Amino acid sequence: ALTLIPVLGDQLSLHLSALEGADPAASVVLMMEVMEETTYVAHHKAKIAFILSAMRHHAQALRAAGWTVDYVALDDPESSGSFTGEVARAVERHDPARIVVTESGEWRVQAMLESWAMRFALPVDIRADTRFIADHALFDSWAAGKKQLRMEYFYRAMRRRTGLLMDGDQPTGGQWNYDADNRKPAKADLFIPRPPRFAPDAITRDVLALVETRFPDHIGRLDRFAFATTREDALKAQAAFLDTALPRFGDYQDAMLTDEPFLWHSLLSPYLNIGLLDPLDLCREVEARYRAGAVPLNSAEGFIRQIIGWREYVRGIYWREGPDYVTRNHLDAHRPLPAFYWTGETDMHCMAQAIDQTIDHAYAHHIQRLMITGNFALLIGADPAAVHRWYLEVYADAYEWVELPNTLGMSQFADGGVIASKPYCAGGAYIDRMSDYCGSCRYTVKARTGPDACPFNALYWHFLDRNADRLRGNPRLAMPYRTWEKMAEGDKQALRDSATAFLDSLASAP
Ligand code: FAD
Ligand code: DLZ
Ligand code: SF4
Repeated sequence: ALTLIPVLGDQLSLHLSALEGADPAASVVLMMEVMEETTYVAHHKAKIAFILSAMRHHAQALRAAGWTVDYVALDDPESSGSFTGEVARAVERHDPARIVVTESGEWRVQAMLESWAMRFALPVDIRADTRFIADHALFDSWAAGKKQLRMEYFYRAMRRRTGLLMDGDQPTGGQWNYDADNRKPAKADLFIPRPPRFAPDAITRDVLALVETRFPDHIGRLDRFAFATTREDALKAQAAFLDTALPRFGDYQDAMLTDEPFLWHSLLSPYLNIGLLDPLDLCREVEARYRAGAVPLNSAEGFIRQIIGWREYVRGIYWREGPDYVTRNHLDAHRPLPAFYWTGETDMHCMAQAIDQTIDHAYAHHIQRLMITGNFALLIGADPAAVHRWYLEVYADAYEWVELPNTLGMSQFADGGVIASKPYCAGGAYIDRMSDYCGSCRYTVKARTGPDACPFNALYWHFLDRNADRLRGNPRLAMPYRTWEKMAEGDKQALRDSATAFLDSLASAP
């Protein structure tokens, strides 16, 4: 009896749980390029091209490993355009006795998987996604009974579970977290490593042409496309990161420099998230570099924390909070995102830098996402659902399980503090400290009010002022609120007026 094994576009690993124990001679792997997935948000062109090309390459890898792959291309005239429609057609073609599939990364798609057993009157085995370190039961048992789900404590549990950077039951070096050594601003004259670029092969070139004709209105450009689209090349990207950028990853994790979109970041999230790279293998390599003396502890620990800490933690939160997490709006924010989020056309140099590189590369590093575009959206009171859709659209690594908690929770505080203990709000001084953006901005970062003042400054106080009912009691915001309350009424009003004038100018954007 035949087994049908649908493999989704972010499940491109030969060790996928759905393939485990299956007999290649009695199985058909089904891969589907479908319009519903390419358009549930208007994904960046490079994101679509990356996924479709990686899918086509993965189909080859599966076949080379002995699997039979039934591959439905995007322009197949018979295509129904959806996962469920394509599984229905495959059930007709192959008459399987059962379906085996790995759980999806999104509530929307998980509901489809769960509908298949009834719809097709077949047994459907939905398996846990073993590419993650913590399964749902583990996360839930960690979370059970806790008043606050802080990443740091979850991370320590993951260190113990994996044994990464552990000496016996103690953290290597005596501390769990070396962030105090990180967060240094960078200078433009430092040697900055260049991430490898992968020239498009024939498969990728076909996909690039397809995407350009099918999705001309989506954000982004394709002429800079340089992603790895095979596991082999993704491993090369991983090795290049370990050799060149990892040693200073920790130091400059939060730094930002003009026209340096990548700095010491790994650019590995797209590969981790679709299965071309394995997170635990990567962390073991990082630890090995530290043990070999090639990488300082603050970098190795900081990097491993992002993967086994943050990445696993936000996934746990996503599934634990449920499908209505996306509707949360703790700060009751409703402003549409300004049009320049899609064009980069703004005089705010920091925003233009973050958005332009997003258009060019479908990439911005963490501190740009959190403290530039995210912070700005938070301060202007943008609708968190709209902010969420933007991040899901524009980044090559964006899947709802990881994007939503980061955006709606961490960045917009729309979950009221499930993830973050305070909103990540900041004025221009923070951006000036961590970047060289302000020097070439038409606004004056040190000015607080008036048409030439950095908009982040007045917006920051306006944000605190208008959310005082909800945020005044937060101990981590006690200092800024005291500063605000001590300000002369005239100064407060000038800040309010400046912010309002700026917000009104946004409303009139096309
Ligand atoms: P590096 O700086 O090299 O970090 C190493 C790895 O750690 C990343 O590849 C990633 O796998 C992991 N990581 C780091 N921070 C986080 C985090 N906060 N949550 C989960 N994993 C993390 N990451 C995504 O993978 N997809 C998203 O859609 C996404 N959306 C985000 C939205 C917002 C508003 C914010 C603030 C962050 C978001 N992140 C997202 C987290 C982080 O910004 C990216 O993982 C990171 O920028 C990817 O670039 P990199 O591979 O060069 O990361
Ligand atoms: C994001 C995406 C896109 C753009 N296209 C496809 C596709 O054509 N076929 C496919 O199998 N998967 C695609 N994906 C990834 C899915 O949307 C992803 O599996 C779900 O978001 C669940 O995480
Ligand atoms: Fe951004 Fe303000 Fe600095 Fe300009 S002055 S780059 S708007 S923080």
